[in-house]
Amino acid sequence: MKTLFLGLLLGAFVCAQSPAPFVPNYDEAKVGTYTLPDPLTMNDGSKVTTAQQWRKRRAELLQLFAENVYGRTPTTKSKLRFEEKLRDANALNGLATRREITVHLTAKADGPKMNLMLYVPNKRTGRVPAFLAMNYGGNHAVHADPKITMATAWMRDNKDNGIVNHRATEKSRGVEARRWPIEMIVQRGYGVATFYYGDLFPDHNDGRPNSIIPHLTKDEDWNAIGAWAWGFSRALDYLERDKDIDAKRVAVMGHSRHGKAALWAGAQDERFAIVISNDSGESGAALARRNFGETVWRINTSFPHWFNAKYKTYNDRVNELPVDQHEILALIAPRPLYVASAVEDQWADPRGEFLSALAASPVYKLLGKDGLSAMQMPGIHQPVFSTIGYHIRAGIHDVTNYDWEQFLNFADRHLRQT
Ligand code: GTR
Repeated sequence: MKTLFLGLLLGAFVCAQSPAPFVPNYDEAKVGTYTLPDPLTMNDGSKVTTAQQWRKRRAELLQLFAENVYGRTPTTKSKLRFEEKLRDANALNGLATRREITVHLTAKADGPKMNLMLYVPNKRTGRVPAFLAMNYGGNHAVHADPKITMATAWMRDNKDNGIVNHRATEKSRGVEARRWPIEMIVQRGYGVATFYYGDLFPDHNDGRPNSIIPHLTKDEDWNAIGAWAWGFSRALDYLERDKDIDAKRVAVMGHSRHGKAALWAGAQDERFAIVISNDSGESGAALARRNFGETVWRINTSFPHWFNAKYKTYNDRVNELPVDQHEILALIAPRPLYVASAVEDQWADPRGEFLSALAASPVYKLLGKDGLSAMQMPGIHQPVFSTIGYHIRAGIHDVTNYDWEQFLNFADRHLRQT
């Protein structure tokens, strides 16, 4: 009895010192029961049955996501200024012209800026469609080309990848190239635009003062995912001005945390022609109400700077969220949307991503599109190319050539010039 008492006492002490480690659920039988909110029911309970009514519901959903998950995007229209810094007409052994453009994000000369890198295929007859994606390690990380200007912004230390004292060194050139088959994309006739996400918000808990946020709003509610999503739209502002790019055919693509930002960007900004989520998982494409892999509690605890304060109040009552992630997918409708999962990326809940895409379909159907045509989760490497596309591939949390091939096939099908 005494030992039991002592044991309990010790247990309580240990608990008070360090919270119990998070044990993710990977058992389909323990996912729990849930009822998804209906994207086609207005806040007042009335049903959405026409495309006109959907416009109103769309506005409601955007507001619900802003208030409960991602934070409110400032409405201040900042005056952007674009400055072409570098042009290499012979990039990729002559396949492409590579340019570097400084995007000044406010009117101030010494204000915040993002560095956009753009590849345009040299073999082209007119304006080209393009993929827009953020990078994790600076523009110089996506290709080993020594002419690419090295990023100078804060980065998470990583000796193996050449990041020392939070700055990139020469060793970091091309470290991300594996995830960026730029030659293949260019050869398929697409441009590629990219920027370092840390230009908008350095990805750490105390990143806010050095982010773009204080330059745009005093609202405490806006956070990193929102800032990254905003960056996507500013890059598109530039692409709209570029004579080589057809800005009406730009696909925004994001992997993992960037996938969450790409979805929020695509939901808000209807200029994006296609939205692609790669392994975006929790608070991205995956349903929040499914207890599988990462949870709302876990993401808010590990990354308190990603979402807004209200989202944290749902940590332990996820069923009370007024939205779920199928509704962020529905906000892309009727535009083509692609959701990609990887079978070993159980943390991101591939089934939850598939079910979410399926649950967005009724909105696509209301708007005269087919939504996701597969009713059952397809097998590995069996991509589905309906207006909502989906695949699950073998392997881990990553972006592979297989993923890009499907994105290109999907874009070919949905962006083909008429
Ligand atoms: C993980 C996080 C995921 C995903 C991932 C990434 O640590 O739990 O939600 O965003 O990082 O961005 O690579």
